[in-house]
Amino acid sequence: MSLTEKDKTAVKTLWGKISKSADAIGADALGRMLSVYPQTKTYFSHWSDLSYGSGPVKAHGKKVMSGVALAVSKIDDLTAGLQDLSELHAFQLRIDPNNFKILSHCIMVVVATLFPKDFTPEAHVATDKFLSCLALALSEKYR
Ligand code: HNI
Repeated sequence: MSLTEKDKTAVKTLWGKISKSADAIGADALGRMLSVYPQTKTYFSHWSDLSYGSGPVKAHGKKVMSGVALAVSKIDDLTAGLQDLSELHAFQLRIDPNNFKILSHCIMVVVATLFPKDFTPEAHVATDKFLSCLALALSEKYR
């Protein structure tokens, strides 16, 4: 799957509206992922508190969204742009790539709830495609 220029513009436009809330989006999305899909908790068992709204969840949500921000800035070549993060998730952390889909879903749910006016059907489809491409780029090193 590849992003059209129209998709890229839609993603950048949406990001321009929501990026000021990136930390809150990340904390909410990660908290939901861990609550709704508890199998994802295995990767974070070294944290003191994995509950929704906890300090570690908020801090890590912020980090995840810095990765999304990086991806938006590298939208024309996600594979190269996310190479280091792909190596980290594949070789070091060994995250099952299915989990990227789960987190992407949670990010979209949160954006839809926090920004209902901006998350138009057009923005939704572009974001869905973008997060799929991001997930694919993060999975690049598994092959
Ligand atoms: Ni992910 C660390 C970005 C999905 C488990 N992850 C990071 C870091 C970034 C990041 C940035 C910090 C890197 C560093 O410290 O150098 N992760 C992203 C992005 C996505 C994603 C952009 C997808 C949108 N990560 C996931 C998923 C899981 C995951 C789906 C597991 C379910 N990530 C981790 C773990 C760490 C991590 C585990 C290390 C955490 C720690 O405690 O240090």
